[in-house]
Amino acid sequence: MGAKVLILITLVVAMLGMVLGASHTVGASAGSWDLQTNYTTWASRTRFTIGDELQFEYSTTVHNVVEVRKAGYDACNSSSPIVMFLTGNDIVPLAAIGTRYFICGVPGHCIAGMKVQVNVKSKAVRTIQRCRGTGKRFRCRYETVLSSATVAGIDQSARARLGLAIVVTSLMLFI
Ligand SMILES: *[C@@H]1O[C@H](CO)[C@@H](O)[C@H](O)[C@H]1NC(C)=O
Ligand SMILES: *[C@@H]1O[C@H](CO)[C@@H](O)[C@H](O)[C@H]1NC(C)=O
Ligand SMILES: [Cu+2]
Repeated sequence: MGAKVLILITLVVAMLGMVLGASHTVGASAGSWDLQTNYTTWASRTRFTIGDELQFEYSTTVHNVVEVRKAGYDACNSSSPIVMFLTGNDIVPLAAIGTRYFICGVPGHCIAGMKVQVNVKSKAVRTIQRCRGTGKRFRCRYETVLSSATVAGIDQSARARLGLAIVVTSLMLFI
């Protein structure tokens, strides 16, 4: 009984983590949004998935954040921004699959390396456990969600299944 409850609690926590998403402080842990950090290296060490968010932390007297398109990113040209962030503690939700481009709009900073591109992926390659039955007689089934998903619709269906799995697991905890 104890082991079963423990397994279920672990599952619920894992599933909640998948649904809620992660927050990534840009440049952390060694740096932040500054002129020293190598953001190519930083981004390559992080996996960005739908539902995550970026957090830009910096001094507003020195920097800002401009979201641009690829051309603006490549040329370090912020004259056609998608969005400008200026608070020094900017939260940017990553709500869709695709590549997002951010540069510092202060002259010279992007050229000096203050630019980051983030490739947002689907949650994918996860195994979901679904159980049926009551008490000691219940059966569990494992379901693996597609990995090479490039369509937002797949993530939606994965979420729907997750929601169902959470409901089932919660019910079992109360039995
Ligand atoms: C930046 O891009 C705009 C078009 O979006 C262009 O008119 C301008 O000349 C560019 N600036 C530089 C310095 O290349
Ligand atoms: C970041 O690091 C990579 C690999 O270490 C290197 O190839 C790249 O030139 C660096 N980028 C900058 C802007 O220094
Ligand atoms: Cu800057």
